[in-house]
Amino acid sequence: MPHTLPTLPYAFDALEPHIDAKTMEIHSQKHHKAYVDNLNKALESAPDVANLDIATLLREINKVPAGVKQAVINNGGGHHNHALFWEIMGPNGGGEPTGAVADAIKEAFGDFAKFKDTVKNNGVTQFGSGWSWVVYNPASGKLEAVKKPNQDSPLMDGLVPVLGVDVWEHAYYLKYQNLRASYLDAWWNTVNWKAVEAKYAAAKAGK
Ligand code: MN3
Repeated sequence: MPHTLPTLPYAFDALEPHIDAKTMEIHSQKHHKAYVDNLNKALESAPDVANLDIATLLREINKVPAGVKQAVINNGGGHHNHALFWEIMGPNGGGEPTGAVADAIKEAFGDFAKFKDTVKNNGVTQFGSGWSWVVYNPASGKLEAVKKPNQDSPLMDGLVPVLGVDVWEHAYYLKYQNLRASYLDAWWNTVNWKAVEAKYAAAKAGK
């Protein structure tokens, strides 16, 4: 059961002007596809874990044989991270969350402005490639903001990602060049808060 590239749930230009169509096309059809293809290639040498779904594979990364573990971290993480990224963005995005996730943000960060500052700062200060994440911590029952290098999935730390923003240069360089902070400011306008709320509800329910 090989892993497959998900279909982007909107057109390449749906996130304009915040994320340009060319970036969306290359990012989803070339970068994400390469992670999926390289994950499947790596798993040819790991038949015992080849049938695990992607989230289970990352949560149970220590079951992956040493010879292919780093390839699974890189490419399995890349696959899961990007699948989430496409889901939690969408046309007519932005604004502020409502409901349970809004309450959880207020509890963990004080208010929405402080929350956004924290996520942006984590993205700006991630040296080199990586992601700024908002995760549900099952141990505390609270949301947390973390930054991670490369494609390292928060699932490997027992944390459940509910929102993440890709700060690899391939995510923004065509439109924003070196201005990562400008990309992060604009990125909030793409967030599909209904999708984030669904991720939060599922994480809290242990799914
Ligand atoms: Mn990327």
